[in-house]
Amino acid sequence: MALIDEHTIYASAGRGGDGVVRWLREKFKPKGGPNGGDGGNGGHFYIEAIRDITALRRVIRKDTYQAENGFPGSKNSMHGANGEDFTLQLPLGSVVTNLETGDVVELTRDGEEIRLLQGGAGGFGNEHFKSSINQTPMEATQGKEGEHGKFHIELKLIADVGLVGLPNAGKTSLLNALTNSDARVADYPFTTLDPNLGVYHKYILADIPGLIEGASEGKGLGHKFLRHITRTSVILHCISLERDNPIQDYEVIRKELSTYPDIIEKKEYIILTKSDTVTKKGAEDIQTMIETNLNKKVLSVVSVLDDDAIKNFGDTLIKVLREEKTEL
Ligand SMILES: Nc1nc2c(ncn2[C@@H]2O[C@H](COP(=O)(O)OP(=O)(O)OP(=O)(O)O)[C@@H](O)[C@H]2O)c(=O)[nH]1
Ligand SMILES: [Mg+2]
Repeated sequence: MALIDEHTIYASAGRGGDGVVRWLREKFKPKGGPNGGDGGNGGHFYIEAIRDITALRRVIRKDTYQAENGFPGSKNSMHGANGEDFTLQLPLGSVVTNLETGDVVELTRDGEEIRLLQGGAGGFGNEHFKSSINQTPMEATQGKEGEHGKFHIELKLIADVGLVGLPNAGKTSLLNALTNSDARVADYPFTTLDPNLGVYHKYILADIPGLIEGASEGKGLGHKFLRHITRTSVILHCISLERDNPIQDYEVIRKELSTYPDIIEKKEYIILTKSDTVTKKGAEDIQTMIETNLNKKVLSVVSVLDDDAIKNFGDTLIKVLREEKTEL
């Protein structure tokens, strides 16, 4: 099922309950003192981060969400009840933008709760206005409107590593070999339609769909899913050793990455995949050619059919990530 990673909602906090005009009824008196109670406050509107990347699937069922209104005051100085708060659960990594003000809030920690909108205050009942010079106030005020607005919710997965490359480069196979992921792999392009996540030691790896030339203009699957690697600390650029022109493959992907904010500056490591499809000498030659032409080191040469190579790759990756974290 497709990963839902954006949605727009209209959200409102509760309106405050109205204050009321009421009078104490006493025997033999036409009108006693004022005893109209205050209204309750409107409920606040919260968002909460949960560890479920599919949570937006539930959220898109509705476009409007609101916290409960406060209840009006009543006689005998009774305060109206406060409206219930409302909490919208969103996947960890959600970025919520107020489309009217441009304000942005991000849910970056599991369980984090943020008050997005404040409920309106309850109005005052006439008892509130009683004073030495006014024993019979006729006044009560209405509850205040709750804050409200239109919000765009966008999910940006929080991962440590992003796997990028052309379709069929072996990205998902690598993710599966290294982590608990069991994502679909096949010998045709665009097998991966939505990002896959896996955990290697304590690091989260994100495998995203293949990119092709022109992806930024909508070719292939487009490039919108690149949002999911905007927060990773490193990018693993997978290039298949089966391919005729690995340098060109590299450049095509870099060009597409450069059209997405924040990604091109990330630390990138080249991984040569499918080493079993060439001779050892063949792999070394390609590695040297890439390193001289691009002036970049290849981090690993791997094949998912070679357990030792995968183990080495995993160890190297951990080393890189540890260094990366201490640099931060
Ligand atoms: N011989 C060999 N085949 C591999 C290796 N890694 C992946 N493959 C095969 O290459 C094909 C593509 O693998 P995927 O992991 O689906 O590639 P991908 O980069 O995720 O492709 P998209 O999701 O389409 O972008 C599959 O048929 C895999 O079985 C490898 O190390 N050696
Ligand atoms: Mg894939």
